Amino acid sequence: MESLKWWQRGVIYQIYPRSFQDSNGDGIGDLRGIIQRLDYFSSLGIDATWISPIYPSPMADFGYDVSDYCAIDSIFGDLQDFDRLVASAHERGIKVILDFVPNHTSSEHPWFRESRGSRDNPRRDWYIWRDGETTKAPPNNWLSRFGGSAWEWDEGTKQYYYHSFLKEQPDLNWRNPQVQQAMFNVLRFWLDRGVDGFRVDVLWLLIKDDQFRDNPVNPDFVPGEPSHHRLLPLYTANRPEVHAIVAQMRRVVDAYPDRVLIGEIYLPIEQMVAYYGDNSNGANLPFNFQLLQTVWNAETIARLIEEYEAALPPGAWPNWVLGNHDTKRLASRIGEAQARVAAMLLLTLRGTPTIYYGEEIGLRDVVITPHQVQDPAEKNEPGLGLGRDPERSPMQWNRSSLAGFTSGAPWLPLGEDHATRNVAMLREHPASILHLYSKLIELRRATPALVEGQIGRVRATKSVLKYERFEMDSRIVIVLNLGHEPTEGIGVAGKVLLSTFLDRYGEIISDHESLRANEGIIVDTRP
Ligand code: TEU
Ligand code: CA
Repeated sequence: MESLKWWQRGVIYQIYPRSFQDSNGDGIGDLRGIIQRLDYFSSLGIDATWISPIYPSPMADFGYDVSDYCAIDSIFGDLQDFDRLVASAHERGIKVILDFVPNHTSSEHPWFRESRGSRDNPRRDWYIWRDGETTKAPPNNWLSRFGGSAWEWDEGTKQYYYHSFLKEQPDLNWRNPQVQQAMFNVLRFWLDRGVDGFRVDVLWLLIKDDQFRDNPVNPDFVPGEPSHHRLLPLYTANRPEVHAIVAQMRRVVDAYPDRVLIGEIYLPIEQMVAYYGDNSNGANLPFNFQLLQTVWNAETIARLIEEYEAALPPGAWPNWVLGNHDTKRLASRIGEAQARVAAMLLLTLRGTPTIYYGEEIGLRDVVITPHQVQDPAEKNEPGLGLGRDPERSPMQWNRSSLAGFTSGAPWLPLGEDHATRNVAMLREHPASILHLYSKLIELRRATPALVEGQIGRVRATKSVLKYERFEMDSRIVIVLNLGHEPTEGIGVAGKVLLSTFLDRYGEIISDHESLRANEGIIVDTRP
């Protein structure tokens, strides 16, 4: 265990800061609120927290449109609050990972204001400006991931600029060495303040084709999908030159001791693992989103675990995640009974687990009425289910009227179940999902085979997923019933270390022991 880095041994917890804890009654979470909740992280056993963007932003995309990379937006607090957060977290042995948003700035960023000021402005080439095919037709067919063309006409300088997302999020030109240096200095600014690492937003989109070739039509497009799926992003994503950028980013981070570089990469496994590089020049952890998108059955999940493990370059460290601020909540995808089984899967697979805030209390998507919609993804393409507000609702801390999240009007509605589904109530129920997460994290921390052990074959038999984690003389078998019916004999003998039902601890089971519906168990098979 000692030979592993903290980001290999530990459990990461993602906070969406607007929704975690409000400390000043404006209905929006903030840094002082996070500081108030650090003891909660300790009680849960969290080792690191990744905080979604907290920088100055017009909030067109709720912070993923940055107007100053080296400051804190006043709704979250200020740099002094941030320094206090880092110090308080470090006192508790909790690492702080920031969200780095290098692909695009806000259109309010001074860099973009200068760039659009004139065609010969020194910062013109910090962004991607092109003449239209005609005065009224964009340069090519590239589409925004939030709907419509990815080209916005600028009347002032009579050219188009490129934006992968909103027109308020103009893409930086990462082929420009001045952009690279400016953004690497942003990393150094936060590293100098003690930040332990970064989750890099849309790492796979940083470089676009320098010939601006049209993207090919997607023959498999199905109406109802996001409109940008009409094209295959061949020339606007995963360009080969991006790996040289990642290598430079890694060099900047590696100049500081014990830091981590995590990449957001939505690509098929074999393309995503390329972002490890040769382990010295890639991201330490290219995010593995396979469990976010998969159908929830034993056979499919067994296959994707083995495919991922087989695709990892030598020495690459795996990671797994079940949810984030862009994805329907786990308990809404598969129900709470299976969400408990999923928690055992997440916390016993090989590699670093990331928990999305609220997963540990079984938070579901909240119902958002049309006039409550905030997310531009929904506003731009309404009715397709692309809105991400449902998975961004305020954390539910206690049974008070606003769940202890705020004393004001919450920026998004609380879940209808907040009077019963909250940290305080679940703490009182010994068999709650919250206690399951705590016990899983505690067991994982105490069991080297679960942290640094190898993983054996992953087998699916009907609804049952089974795999072994082993190291030295320790052999731990995990058996998960992804079905809603009891199983037959599971063929594992040994001592039960944990059941998702939080009973059975210490029970000695024989080969023909069966599992209850929606039950997972962890068994120590050492004789
Ligand atoms: O998301 C990248 C991205 O492409 C997502 O929009 C995702 O594809 C989509 O939401 C479906 O899951 C990152 C951030 O996580 C997201 O919140 C930002 O809106 C986006 O980049 C732009 O910065
Ligand atoms: Ca606040």
